[in-house]
Amino acid sequence: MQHDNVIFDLIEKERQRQRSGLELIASENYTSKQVMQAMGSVLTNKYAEGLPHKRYYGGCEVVDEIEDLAIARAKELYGAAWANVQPHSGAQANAAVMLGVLNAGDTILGFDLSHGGHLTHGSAVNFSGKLYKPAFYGVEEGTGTIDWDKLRDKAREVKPKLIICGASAYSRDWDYEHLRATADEVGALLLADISHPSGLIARGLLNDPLEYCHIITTTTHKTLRGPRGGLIMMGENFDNPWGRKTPKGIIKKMSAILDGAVFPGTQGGPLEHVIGAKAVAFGEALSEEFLHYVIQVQKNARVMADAFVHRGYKLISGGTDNHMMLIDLRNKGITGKGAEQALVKADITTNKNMVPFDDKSPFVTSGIRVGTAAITTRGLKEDDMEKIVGLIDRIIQAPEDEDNLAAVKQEVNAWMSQYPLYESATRETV
Ligand code: DSN
Repeated sequence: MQHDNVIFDLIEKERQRQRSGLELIASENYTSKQVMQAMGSVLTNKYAEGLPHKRYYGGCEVVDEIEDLAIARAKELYGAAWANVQPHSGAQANAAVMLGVLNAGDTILGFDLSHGGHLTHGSAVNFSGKLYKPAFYGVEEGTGTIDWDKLRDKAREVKPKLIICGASAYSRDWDYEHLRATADEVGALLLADISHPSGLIARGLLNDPLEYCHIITTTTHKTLRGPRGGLIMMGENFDNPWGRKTPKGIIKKMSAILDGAVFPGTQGGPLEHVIGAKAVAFGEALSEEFLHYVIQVQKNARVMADAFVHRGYKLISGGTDNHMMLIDLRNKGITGKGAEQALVKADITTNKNMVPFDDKSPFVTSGIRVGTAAITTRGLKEDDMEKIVGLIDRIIQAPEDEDNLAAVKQEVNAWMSQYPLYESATRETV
């Protein structure tokens, strides 16, 4: 078969883009080579509908071993009682949970998308807002943080069957204990979608949702630094939300419901090549090296947040506990879209983002979201954060000055060439 140089030349172009720029998108990271090797392996050829040792296809002995290992490592990493590693993404994981525990038309209470929530937490344009009846909590205008008592009042008012905590753009930690008390009071299940801070939670740097939440979903490719994919877990403490008494075997019963909601409920064949890569990533995340990595991610974010504040930028909530920050650019006379576009010309990648109480549309926005997961993998440390903020500030001050954009780009490219990444070319010689 002829080698597809059209596609491989484009992959090579993307490799060069990733190597030469400053990657600040809070949901992105650089996986290890072995994670990518597992994804690009013969495992992609195998159909394995069902669960390990209970498949609908023959020849699954090897993928059973791989999926067993992925599950065991996920459980060890998070201290979970049960895990399903098959969701293709975080959105799929959330869809499966909702299918498993809700009926169409049930009320769900999630974090408002325009305040930092996620599409799958009840947005009107998503299945979660179409199939279920969404209600939302948000942040306070003054503090930029969630008021847990107000959230409880909202739950008392709307009586949800499911409360969803977790966000795409919230830089503070979550009070899972308070949320669980609220869920218990109103008879709701509590789902934590920890996709963003997943790696920091895994290594104990933030509050542990498994202690209090009934169900946990996460992606595996953000701070966890694995392949693109999803994961569902339950902790040891799952009890019956519809009554205080914990019936025997509830984990088993709920896990059967959730397993069935993934397959055949919402998915067909699992992606065993991605599950293999998840197993590799979970193994990496259990290492001492990963612990140092996530500690550095958090340190870098704090230093970066301080540097932005020092230069007069308005951070929602004033700072960060995790790996990201949301910046309101309205006092800088530039929109989120304008900033994203100008920064990318200098090979600094961020994403425009709505800020709470935004007066602009999601296509324009008043803010940008910035995260430290990828640049920390690259090897950057606290001292480098001030330099990054300085470069961003130079662009925000003069976003249309082409000479300035070119000068910053040159500086970024020269700087990043000192931090090796994916050294070998992807194009096969023909
Ligand atoms: N798109 C992801 C993010 O950037 O946060 C969430 O799904």
